[in-house]
Amino acid sequence: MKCKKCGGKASVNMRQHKLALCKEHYLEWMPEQTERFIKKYEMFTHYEKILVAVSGGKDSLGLWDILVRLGYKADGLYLGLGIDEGIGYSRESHRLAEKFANAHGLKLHVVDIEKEYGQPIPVLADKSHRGYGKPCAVCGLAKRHEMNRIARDLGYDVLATGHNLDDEAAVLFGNTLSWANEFLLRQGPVLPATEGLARKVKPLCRFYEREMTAYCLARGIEYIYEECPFAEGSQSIYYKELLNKLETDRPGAKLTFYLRFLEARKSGNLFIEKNVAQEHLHPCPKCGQPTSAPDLCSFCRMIEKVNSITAS
Ligand code: Q46
Ligand code: ZN
Ligand code: ZN
Repeated sequence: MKCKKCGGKASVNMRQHKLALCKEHYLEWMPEQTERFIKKYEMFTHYEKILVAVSGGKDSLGLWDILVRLGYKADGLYLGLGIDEGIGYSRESHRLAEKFANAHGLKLHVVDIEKEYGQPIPVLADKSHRGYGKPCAVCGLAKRHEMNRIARDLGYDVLATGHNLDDEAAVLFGNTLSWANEFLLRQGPVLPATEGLARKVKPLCRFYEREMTAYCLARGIEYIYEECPFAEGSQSIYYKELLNKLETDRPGAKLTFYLRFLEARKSGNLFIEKNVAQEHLHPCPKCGQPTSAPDLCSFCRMIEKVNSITAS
């Protein structure tokens, strides 16, 4: 496989884009694409202050790295959730977030949930009896609350998260299965600011998870490989597996699923019943069925064509 730009040996092959690139050109391509999406979806400008939610994983660190390389004013926010589960998950992810920030001379705000609210996430979840034995509901709630609080208190214009295409397609899939229209109407690369809440953006929403992995490896970014131990067996992981099976047979299916959704949502017609342009229909002169074709309907035209060929 050869790099499409220089003809050298390709190190990343993206079947979904029919594009293979060498390491050097891949490292140019990622920020270029990100910049294109930032502009296309009007996420933010170079004059705005960005707060990146950093978890120590490949997506958020990769995002921070890309934004800084593009010259954006982006600080990080790490939330200490107090999750240990025998692998010191929070401690290790915090270490890697700090390491990245120090190596690049970047500002990282750290909020420790236990210091701030008296208990780590698993205990808060236990004591509040929310979320059926899993801390994720409380964790999600706390993360949203704290990200919004820090963004507002410290005067950031935008909050950027590292959600990638796999994340977004899985959420979309889940919301579609249950036709959660309220959620569907809000899902997208940008959630505009509302009273007291900063704008939220997802600059990586069109990148596959494996593209982010490849980026971090190529950039030498050290990130936490382990998922949060509580993620195991979650619905979103199950949906990701299903979508990956689909993607294996039909490269690009995930991206198409997400992009077509964005188009439908943007057109404003996602949940509006449309009268399929009734006014343009007239009965076919031959069979009488309604058609929008100027003369015969498509079926009668097809039969006529076949007949004329067979007759000649
Ligand atoms: S919600 Fe649940 Fe995540 Fe919080 S407890 Fe871990 S898995 S980190 S995205
Ligand atoms: Zn190349
Ligand atoms: Zn409140």
